[in-house]
Amino acid sequence: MKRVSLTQYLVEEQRLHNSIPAELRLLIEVVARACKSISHAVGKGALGEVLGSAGSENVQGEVQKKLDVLSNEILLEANEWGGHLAAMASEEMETIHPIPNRYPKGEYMLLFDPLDGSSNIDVNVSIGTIFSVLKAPEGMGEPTEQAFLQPGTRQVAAGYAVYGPQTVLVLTTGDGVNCFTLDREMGSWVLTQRDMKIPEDTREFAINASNTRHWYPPVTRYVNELLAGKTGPRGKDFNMRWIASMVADVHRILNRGGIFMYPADAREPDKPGKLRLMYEANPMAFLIEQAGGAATNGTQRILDIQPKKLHERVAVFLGSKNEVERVTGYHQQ
Ligand code: P6P
Repeated sequence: MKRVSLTQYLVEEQRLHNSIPAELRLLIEVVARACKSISHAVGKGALGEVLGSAGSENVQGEVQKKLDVLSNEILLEANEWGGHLAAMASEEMETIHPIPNRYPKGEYMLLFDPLDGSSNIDVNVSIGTIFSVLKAPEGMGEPTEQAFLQPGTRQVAAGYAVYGPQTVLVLTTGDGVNCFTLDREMGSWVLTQRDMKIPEDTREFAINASNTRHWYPPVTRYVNELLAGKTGPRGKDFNMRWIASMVADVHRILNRGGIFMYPADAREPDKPGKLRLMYEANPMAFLIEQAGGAATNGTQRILDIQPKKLHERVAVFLGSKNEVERVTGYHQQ
């Protein structure tokens, strides 16, 4: 297959669909270059003296790994000077990050989880970067947290990188989902999967089953039916996977179907779940829907949720359309 680079893909998308203005193309290419740098740092492992904890906590109250902090810095520094952004927001930072006054400002706002799946870093299991792009409100002036609180339907682009056996970048700008693989010798992103589509049915589910005793009834009922396999109402056996790295679980689901679940549970009744809406659930929901899947919080389409806080959490059920609709149905009974 003729090799198509990320740049060529973006230029051709702009020429064919007028869907990727030059500033957005620049933003995507800058983020992709930052992901290359993160991949390089992650790949060094113990040889790069980047493993282990940074001795600090993030806004989520989670211990920050050195690579969490490094990945966040790589994304901030890569995106500050280009003139395409008004502000950034990160899982690793409590407040939004305005563009320094010494640089020009642009019309986009970038949100990211710089290194998702941190608990896997030190044991060499796939981790990744998740990002979401919004437009700054017209006439915004100084950027505020409020300006970021837009529903996921307003995203103009979203994507993730997986730092695994291969380094891949999966991207949507609202016209389907495409996957690029990093050619490490050339340092370029090469289009390797065009217009990814999720199978509407599946035999594979992803949930952290150690939380079984904490689940609410709709999830318990749904998972028990999966576990009953061909002896139960589903009439077929199911398999389970849980990598504890959302990017890796979602990438598997995009490729071969499945349903990913991180429900609210009784451990923290006041919290709707563990995952964050703005820079985990929303970008993944955009990608999943663009690939023909579905993504809800159990009762509402994730992309329709009106955010109230930058770091708010949300329950997540996403993947093969028919499975997501089934488990959503149990929540509505
Ligand atoms: P648990 C990683 O910390 C993360 O945010 C997601 O990438 C992942 O799906 C989930 O949390 C894992 O959570 O409770 O199974 O460790």
